[in-house]
Parts: sequence; structure tokens; C-alpha cells
Amino acid sequence: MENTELSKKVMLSGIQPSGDLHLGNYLGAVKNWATLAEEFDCYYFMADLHSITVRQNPAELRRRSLAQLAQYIACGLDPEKNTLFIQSHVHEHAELGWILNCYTMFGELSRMTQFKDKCAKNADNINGGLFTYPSLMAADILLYQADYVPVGEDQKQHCELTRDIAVRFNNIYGETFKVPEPYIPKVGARIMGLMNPTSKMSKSDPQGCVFLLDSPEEIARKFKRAVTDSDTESCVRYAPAEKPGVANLMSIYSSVTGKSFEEIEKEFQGKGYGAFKPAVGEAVIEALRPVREEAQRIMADKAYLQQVYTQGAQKASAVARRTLRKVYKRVGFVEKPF
Ligand code: ATP
Ligand code: LTN
Repeated sequence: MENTELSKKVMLSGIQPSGDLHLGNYLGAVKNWATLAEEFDCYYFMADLHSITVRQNPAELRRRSLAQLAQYIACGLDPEKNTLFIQSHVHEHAELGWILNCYTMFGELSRMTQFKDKCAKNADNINGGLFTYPSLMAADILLYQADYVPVGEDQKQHCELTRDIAVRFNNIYGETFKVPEPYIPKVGARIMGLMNPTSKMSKSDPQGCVFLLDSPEEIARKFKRAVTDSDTESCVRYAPAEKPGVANLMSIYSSVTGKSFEEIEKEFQGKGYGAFKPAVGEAVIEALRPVREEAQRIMADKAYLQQVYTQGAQKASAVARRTLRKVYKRVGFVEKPF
């Protein structure tokens, strides 16, 4: 087992438990991750250390971290085939994060667009963690000697910085870290908000965002209210520049049913948006029904969840420990006697 795992490339990603998972996270990320388990040695974690860079309600953070794990599993991430864990359970993340802070430049961190965005949004809490967030993310990745990091466009800059940090460290101390690459899945839609189809679906706009745990009634309501277009044509046609709302609904419908855009255009020929929007809602309700039911079942089974995250942290720690020990030696720390 160890040998086959060693020969597989390592894939790693994290999502902050700062909100509930939505259709964008599912179709754009987690659903695709589930298909990678055979080919790669996969690690996925709840980035709770990262999430406290923005003030969180403690009870909510705890609930969402467990709910997110349950939803990962319900989306198809089999805990026997993937290493699923909670970031704060593997203390090596915080330790390597500190070390890498000392190999990340003030100027580099100052240029991160996510830092600038978050400063603008949280003007009353621009803390040190927000600034050094990318060094901790580099630690997450480098601890596991990851080959690939599946992330969205917004995280590419952080991945680039991770590569720079790895190369810098390797140049000073000799080969220590694998230099990772961002991984852009072959399939994977970018889902836009239902109320504002020109910006991505995001939990910060709850009206235009379909959460995996939303009830069927809630989902139907959100799709009925989805913005289509101001044209009077009311024709289901794929034209993203002219009709971004309709194009987004078509992408969603295509992702959940597997139908091509041509098939969808044919199916709704002469029927108009009045029939199209509820049909997309219905298809999403049916696609998410097993995910929601399974997530709810798992969330209620606290003993099972605990077993999954315990096993995940143990497996992750074993790998993380090896890298951290090597790093401590390289930088010149005295070996721990126990
Ligand atoms: P926020 O709502 O604050 O922008 P988020 O919900 O996008 O955050 P992230 O933690 O940034 O959550 O994203 C987790 C993963 O889901 C990333 O891989 C990201 O690329 C993917 N993702 C997020 N939103 C979408 C979307 N609308 N369409 C496709 N993929 C998405
Ligand atoms: N910053 C990422 C979450 C994240 C991550 C990681 C992703 C934290 N550590 C390591 C990939 C690899 C985000 O906000 N989506």
C-alpha cells in the first residue's frame, strides 16, 4: 500500500469553513476532486486556521467545520480513498507556517490581491494573520510534498508564491520541498451568481447562491427568481456575452444533467424562460437531493465523523512530521530528544 501511494502524485486542497458549501464549490471543485482518488494520493482539509484571519463565531466555526467534512463525504470524497482532515489537528501546519514566514518577504505578501481585498472588506480587523495567510497556505501545500493543487483562479497567485518560497528554501538548504503546480481540472464549470450572473456564485450573496443543504423549496424559489436577461426574446440560446444569465443557467443545467448546450437549446425551443428556469431548478434539486440527504445522515453520526477526522489527521500527521523534521534539521534547530 505504502509503495503504490508513494508512486502516485500528490494532490492537495483546502476550503475555509467560513461558510456553507454551495453549488459553485460543488460543480467547480469538490465533485471533480471525487474523480481523482484513483489516480492521485489526495489530501483535503478544512482550513480552520486560515478562517480565523476573519472574525468567526466559535460555535458556528465548529459546526461548519464538521458540516463541511460531512458534505465532502456526501459529495463523493470517500474517506478510505482520500485523506480528509481538519487543519488545526495537524500542528505541523502552524509550525511550518511560522518557519516559512521567515522566508517570505514583506513586499511579496503586500502584493497579494486577496490581502488587499480583505483589507478593504475588514478595515477594522487588518491583523497579522491576514497578512501572513499565504505563508501558512504554502506550509499546507509543502508539508505534503504536493505535486498539484486544485484551486480556482483567485488562488493562483498564492500558488505562485508557494512555488517561489519552495524554490528559495531549496536554493538555500538543498532539495527539501517539491515545487507544486496549480491544477486546473479538465472539466469544471465556473458557476455565476443567480442574481448577478457577471460575478461568481459566492456565499457573500446568499440570494443568488444555492447551498448544498438548501431545501428543495428554497432551491426552486432561488431559480424562479434567477436573473435572465432584459431582452424580450425569451429564447434559450447559449450566448455568454449577450445573455450571461441564460448562459449560466445552461451551464448549471448541463453540469447536472450531462446534456450539451445544443440539446438544451432544442429541448426548450419555443418554450421561453418561464419553462426553462423551473426546469433548471428541478434538475438541481434532483442532483443535490442525495448529497443533502447523505450529508444530513452523516452530520447526525458524530461518532463516524470523529472516526473519519481522527484517521485523517493521523495519516496526514505521519507525512507532515517527516517534512517538518527535515526542515528543522536544515535550518539548524537542535534535535528534539523525545
Ligand atoms: P467566497 O464565497 O468567499 O468567494 P468561495 O465560496 O468561493 O468563497 P473558496 O474557499 O474561495 O469559496 O473556494 C473553494 C473552492 O471552490 C475553490 O476551489 C474555488 O475555485 C471553488 N469555487 C468557489 N466558487 C466557485 C464558483 N462560483 N464556481 C466554480 N468554482 C467555485
Ligand atoms: N486559500 C484557499 C484555501 C486554502 C488552500 C490551502 C487551498 C488554504 N490552504 C492549500 C489549496 C491549498 C481559499 O481561500 N480557497
